[in-house]
Amino acid sequence: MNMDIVLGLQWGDEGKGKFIDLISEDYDITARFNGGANAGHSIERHGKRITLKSLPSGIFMKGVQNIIGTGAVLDPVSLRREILNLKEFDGTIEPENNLIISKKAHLVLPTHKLLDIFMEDNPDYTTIGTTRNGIAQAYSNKILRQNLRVGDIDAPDFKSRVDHILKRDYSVLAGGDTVLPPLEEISREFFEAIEFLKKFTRAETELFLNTALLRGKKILAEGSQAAMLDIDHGTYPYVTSSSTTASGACSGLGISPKKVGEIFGIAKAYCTRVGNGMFPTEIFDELGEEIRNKGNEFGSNTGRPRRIGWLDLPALRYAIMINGVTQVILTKADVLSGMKSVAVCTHYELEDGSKATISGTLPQDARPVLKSMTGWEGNITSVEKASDLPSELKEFLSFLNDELGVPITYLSTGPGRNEILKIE
Ligand code: 2SA
Ligand code: MG
Repeated sequence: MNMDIVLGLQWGDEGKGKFIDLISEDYDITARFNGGANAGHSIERHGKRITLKSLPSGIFMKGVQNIIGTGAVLDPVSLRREILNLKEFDGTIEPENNLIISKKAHLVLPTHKLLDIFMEDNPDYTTIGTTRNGIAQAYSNKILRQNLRVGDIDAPDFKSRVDHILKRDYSVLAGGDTVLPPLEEISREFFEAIEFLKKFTRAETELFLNTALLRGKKILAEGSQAAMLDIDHGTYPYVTSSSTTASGACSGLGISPKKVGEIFGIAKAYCTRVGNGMFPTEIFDELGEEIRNKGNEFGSNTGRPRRIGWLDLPALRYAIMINGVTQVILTKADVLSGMKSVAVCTHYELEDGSKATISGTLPQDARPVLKSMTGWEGNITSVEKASDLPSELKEFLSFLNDELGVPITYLSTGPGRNEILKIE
């Protein structure tokens, strides 16, 4: 059996959670392979939207095993809060029975979050516009080989190692302007969360996952953030610190690329971005404001307003290429409903007169060339069959199919759980 992968193709918030929720009942296992509490995967349960941060989306499903894999980073304080909130929301969830956390996943320590805030607010560093969850600090300490992992929490010297790191980091932070909570307070909160974490299964998830594949189980790898935020292939330095792409799913879970089946790439019918960084198709006028409000484009965890832009085909072609996407899922076309015309960036013109139809760097001098298309009217959310979609939207989809060379197989037509159409 294969592992299928779901990934964002833009800058996050493409609607991965909703698609994963739709297909996850076909899988035995859902697995997170990158990122941590910086993610916000919104899914609908009991008529309400709920946002998952570190937990895989299969957590609500009986019989689905959920994995937080080695390539992810785990903030015990945030995970504890997330699980307690979820239990309050839905008393039937049982992460004690259907969650396995990789012993090799790295821990986010309380000072990682404080250092993230310190660096973001300090003019001596590049401001990235992070989610302030200590993601870069945990990953950089991993690369420096100075960090602690989930498997370390049972070691007799765990407490003293953490205390040492917290003290050391506090002495660095003391020189800055960041408001520091008392060290004893963050330490107590952290160790309480560690005790909580001990209720959950911790294992070498590589063995679990590969054995499951051999036994014919189906795995869904659930990407956080998105291709253009990948540490290697994204718009560096305005990226996250993990591998967000299909190859990141393999390395983050310890699964061979030979075992990968479908690679579902999720893209919005327009673009959004939070945080700083290049965004050639950004819309600065009231139209951007209108799309932001209509599409409810605010960070699902941080509430930050998202920047809005037209669909960027050079960037999307690049994301499809590096991920080997086999199916594209287009979301939020309903947000553009009722506009007289919509635009798509087909290529960039560069200062030297050259033309770029595919690009992962989005150079500063890139002038987006927009193709304007007739918009579609009406409430597509109530459409039940793809054949009943407005003809202008069908044209938009067929234009994208031709331009991307990969089929669009689903179209999300509204925020609701069932508001998604299979495109034959
Ligand atoms: P970080 O915190 O170090 O990973 O930030 C680095 C960059 O990555 C971006 N980033 C995101 N962009 C969109 N959505 C994200 N997740 C949450 C969501 C964010 C939220 O789904 O809504 O609640 O605001 C996410 N996580 C990281 C970030 O904006 C920086 O550009
Ligand atoms: Mg999100």
